[in-house]
Amino acid sequence: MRRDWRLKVNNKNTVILEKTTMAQFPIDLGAYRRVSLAAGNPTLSPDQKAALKANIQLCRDAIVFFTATGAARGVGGHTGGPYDTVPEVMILDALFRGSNGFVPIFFDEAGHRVATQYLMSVLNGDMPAEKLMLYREAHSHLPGHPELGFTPGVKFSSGRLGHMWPYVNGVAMANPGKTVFCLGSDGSQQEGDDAEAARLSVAQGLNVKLLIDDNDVTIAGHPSHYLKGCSTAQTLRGHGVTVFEGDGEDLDGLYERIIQAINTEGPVAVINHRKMCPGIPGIEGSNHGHDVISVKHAIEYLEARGYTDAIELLKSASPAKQNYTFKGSSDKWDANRNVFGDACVSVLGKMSEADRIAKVRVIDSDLEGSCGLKKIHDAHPEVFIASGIMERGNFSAAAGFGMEKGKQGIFGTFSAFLEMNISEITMARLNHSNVLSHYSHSGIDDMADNTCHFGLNNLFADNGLDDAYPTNLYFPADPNQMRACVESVFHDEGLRFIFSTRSKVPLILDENGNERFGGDYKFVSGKDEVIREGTQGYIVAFGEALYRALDAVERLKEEGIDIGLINKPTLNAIDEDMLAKVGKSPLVLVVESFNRKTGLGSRYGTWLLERGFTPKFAHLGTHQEGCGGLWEQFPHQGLDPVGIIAKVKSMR
Ligand SMILES: Cc1ncc(C[n+]2csc(CCOP(=O)(O)OP(=O)(O)O)c2C)c(N)n1
Repeated sequence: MRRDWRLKVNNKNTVILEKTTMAQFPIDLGAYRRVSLAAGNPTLSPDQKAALKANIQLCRDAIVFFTATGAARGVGGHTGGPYDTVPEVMILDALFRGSNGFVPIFFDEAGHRVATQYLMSVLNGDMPAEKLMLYREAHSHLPGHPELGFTPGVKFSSGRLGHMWPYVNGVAMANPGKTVFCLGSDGSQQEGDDAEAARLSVAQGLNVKLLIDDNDVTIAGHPSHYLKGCSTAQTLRGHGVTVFEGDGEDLDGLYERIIQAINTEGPVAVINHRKMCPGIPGIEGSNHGHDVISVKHAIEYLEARGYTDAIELLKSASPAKQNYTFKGSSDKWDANRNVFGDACVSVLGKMSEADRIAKVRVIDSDLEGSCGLKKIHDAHPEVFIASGIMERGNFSAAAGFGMEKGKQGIFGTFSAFLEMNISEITMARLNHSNVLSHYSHSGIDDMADNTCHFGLNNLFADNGLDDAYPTNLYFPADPNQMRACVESVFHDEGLRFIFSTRSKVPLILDENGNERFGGDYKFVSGKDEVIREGTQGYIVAFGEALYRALDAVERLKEEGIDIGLINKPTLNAIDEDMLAKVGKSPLVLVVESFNRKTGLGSRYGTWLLERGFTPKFAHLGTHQEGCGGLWEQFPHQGLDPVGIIAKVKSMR
């Protein structure tokens, strides 16, 4: 047993410090063998090979176990990627020990393989092994992607695919005479940035060695199915990169190729073919191996390996639950990211098949299951294109399809990656394109993936001039409003961006307990909506901040503080009547989970002042790095009802 302190959120949604006793890590990482290898020798001795094999097995067992605790605790995670690349990491660790001719960092393009970084941090003595059992938990400092300066022993930040190789090129320039490794994947290699990085590394003869796990698996399926004709090896050869291909599970061959790469001048890609999750029954070769392993599969695996204590720990773990009742909304919750897909299916169902084929194209970037596009894929495969992890090119393709009047391109991905699309959005606007975009995973809610996956800068999508072709940004507050919004704007012209969260949201209720956006509610683009009247001021909110603000408003009213609530589902349109109503009240507080620097609050104050309104004004938004975990992100940023109530009181 080990005594420790940890931060927890109690049922009043307040962060508290709690003393805990943690079970011992049930796999003996003390058995890890400190192997040292020299690049001068292309073959492994029998001893070296046996030690590496033992390390590979030990580390794969540990990864299966501690990532599965994420499944058991309901915070998700990724098992297959880090499990796959263990042989490469073991060889690198031994090479780093054997010479100082390397930059000794396991740079990884696929940040979801963060389990590798946490495990190596423990093996290097930077963290106790027990910490691994808090993988992705709120306040544990073990978020879903590596964050420099946040977790002991973690030496870089990663998480957006295709962003690391270009960066590592610069690391190589800054470290002349050293070899820099970058772990890659067939998924991250689909990003356009990697093509640019390849050209630069070849032109400059950079000493970058890529170790690419080519397991033919990404989230939505198999690249060999959805990107027919694409070969990672051929692509890199085309750029002039030296390529050594082989079986990633053949240890001698893998070692030989890595040594060959070190001893070859300039950029080299060592491409390692293997099935996803080799040796894990039930998920080997499947794209389900990309996500966190299920507790059931982990137990089967650990049983075969004789780890009874680990199994007991997995069985005793349970998901943390949010025990807070939000006033003013119903106990029915749904995921708006899926409702978007259902709502599109309903609109498409009213068109003839010939019309759909002529007028609509939906382009996915490997996230169809996460951002609701799969609903359209299943119902109308005739208009669906399953594409690769290529958000920039895919957005532009959707925009090109929607260039002609009457045609619509539909695009979807996470809001974090909207930051990658800004330039393409500008060109789509200048080409008068019609694109309906769904950026899910907005804000911070339920984001164990943490800061690199926060969708904070969504208002960047409205980056045109005042007289530009129409651009509208929508963030429906609940499933009823999402359906009504899609129904209303689907056939509109211009660029339309609809946002939703990873988390579910409850149905918003009116004062009488009826569904506020149910019945014959019609969504009107550009119109703000009164959710509660108030005589002492207003909170302005939208999306998943609305039900939290509603709870705060209800509780403030109970205390005799009569604050009203306005929903602003069209984020970038000024509703003059509502602005005047709000502006004439004594107090205005904008509450949102977008970036405090770039969100609605950063514009709303200007709009008020320009019209001569001077209420007391404040603005709550995301302002600091995340804390991992799920709903805990809200109290962490002071955006939960407790934070909102305190802010209103401080303004009076
Ligand atoms: C820029 C960007 N787009 C999309 C994602 C979401 N995403 C995370 S992992 C992944 C698939 C990755 O496939 P691969 O890198 O081959 O990893 P493996 O399935 O082998 O674990 C996707 C699409 C992301 N993290 N970054």
